[in-house]
Amino acid sequence: MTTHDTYLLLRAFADELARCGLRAACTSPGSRSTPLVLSLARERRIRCFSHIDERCAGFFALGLAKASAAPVAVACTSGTAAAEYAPAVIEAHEARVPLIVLTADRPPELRDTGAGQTIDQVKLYGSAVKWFVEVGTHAATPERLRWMRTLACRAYWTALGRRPGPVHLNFALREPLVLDGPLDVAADPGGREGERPWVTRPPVVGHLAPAALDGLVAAVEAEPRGVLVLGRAEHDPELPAAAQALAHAAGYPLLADTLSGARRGPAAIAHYDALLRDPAFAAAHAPGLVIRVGDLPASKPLREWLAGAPDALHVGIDPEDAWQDPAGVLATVLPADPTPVLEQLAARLTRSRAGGWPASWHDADRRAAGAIAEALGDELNEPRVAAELGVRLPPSATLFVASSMPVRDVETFWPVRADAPRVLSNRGANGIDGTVSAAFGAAAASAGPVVLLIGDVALVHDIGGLLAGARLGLRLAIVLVNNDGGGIFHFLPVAGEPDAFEEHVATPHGLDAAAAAALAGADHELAADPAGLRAALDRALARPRTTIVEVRTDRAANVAVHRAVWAAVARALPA
Ligand SMILES: Cc1ncc(C[n+]2csc(CCOP(=O)(O)OP(=O)(O)O)c2C)c(N)n1
Ligand SMILES: [Mg+2]
Repeated sequence: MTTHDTYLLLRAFADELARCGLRAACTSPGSRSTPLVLSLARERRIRCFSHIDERCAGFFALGLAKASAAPVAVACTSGTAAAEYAPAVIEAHEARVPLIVLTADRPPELRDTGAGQTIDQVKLYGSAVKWFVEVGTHAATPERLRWMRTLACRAYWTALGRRPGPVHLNFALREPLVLDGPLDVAADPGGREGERPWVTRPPVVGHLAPAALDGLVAAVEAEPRGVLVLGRAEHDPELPAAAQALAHAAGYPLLADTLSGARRGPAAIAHYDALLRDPAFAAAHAPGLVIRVGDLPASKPLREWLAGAPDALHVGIDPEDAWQDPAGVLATVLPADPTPVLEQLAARLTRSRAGGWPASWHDADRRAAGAIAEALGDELNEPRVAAELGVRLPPSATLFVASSMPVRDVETFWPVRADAPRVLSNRGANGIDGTVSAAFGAAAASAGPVVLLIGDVALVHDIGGLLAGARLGLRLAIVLVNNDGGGIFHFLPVAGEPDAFEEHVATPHGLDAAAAAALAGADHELAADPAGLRAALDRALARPRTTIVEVRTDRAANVAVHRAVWAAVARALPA
């Protein structure tokens, strides 16, 4: 096995990834990874994004894969470089995002011998990857080239398969790591005719067995008190219309998390989070049938309300085999594509059912919207920031929303909107890490502008992501809610532990956001009121470079605002 063999095999590997459809990869610098990185960079169909920090690279790839709904490869050198991918790999596993992780390693004779930059990389990510392969070292015989092509296809299709997620291939690479002459490409018989991948694999279309559909139709016809709950699901532009059609035909309110893209149309209830906080409303609206699509929404009141109705019939439509059911209430899990199931179900319901049940939800939602607007007043508080984005963002925009209060405020305060922009978030493991990098990854794959709504601690956590995005010439409009610490913790009992709360839980840091922006060549603006935020956002969207629009808020006041909103909503509901 020579360096020439290595390059020939890796060229075939990259060729097959491209034939399968791979269009993006992230590379990071190193010596051991040279053959791997050069082979990807020389494959013209794959756009390579160069990253210094592998942790940023992993999250960038994650955001790119989410926004493009396609696998993305990441390639790095040996040692802790590979370990830096771990958080993104874990998030990709939990959120079911296809990543192809390619790590360079020493050959077997240099492992566990004190050779430099060598750690045990075998199964480094444990159960967070769907498939691990120790690729080994090989001569570029026709058999091995064929195997390499199959390996690339299998990596790609496995990452994308039914429950998408990351795969890890560990490449033993022996010195010398660069060629001493031109690559004899004629030594490779090449791939299949017509740019076809060596192995093709059409997507599995999960149709529902007729008996299961009959059962569902009967259940819906028998139960007027049903709800349709949508969380983030596999990207499908037809899903919102299908959800709307079913909700309308069944007379069921549509409780759609903004991440589902389905909070639109007359059946959608925007403020279910605030409504279900009211015990009287939640009890009076206990469901008899719950049809759930995709992930569970973040809303805690919604989750508790569902968990509190174990005697209702809960049916999950779960195309990715995620089994999201912490309360153990699901009675049926349908491993089918949701859109055709909802469409067929809607078509089978003979008469449209209106009446008291949906009317009472819609009346409550209207009352909640009025009460929220009144309680928020004209101040630029945290809920108002989320609400403004919900109204103001152009339909072509993508909102990447950080964990902690931003994702919750978007869920609680976004209106129903026919042309709702796309919303993405790292909700697999709910981490605050890697958010800036992931948003830049989404920007690399988006035709429209990408807006990042993020808290200060999350920004500090991935401050390097600002530099990574700038280095790639990408731009974001960042709306930074700066309450100098973790505002979310003020809602928890730990806020009552004064000896350690500020320093060890809230963790104020005094970040100078203008200086952080300057470090990354970005612009900075302060917004002090709703009009100021709208104007700053418009300017940020029009600029060719990243802008941080900073909104300064107070953590304690934020709790009071949220409680005032919830109380106002409760008061506005009929007794
Ligand atoms: C990687 C990681 N570390 C720690 C946490 C726990 N955590 C959840 S929210 C939060 C604070 C976030 O603060 P900030 O981004 O400022 O948002 P805010 O709570 O102020 O809205 C922390 C540390 C986490 N989710 N992920
Ligand atoms: Mg904060």
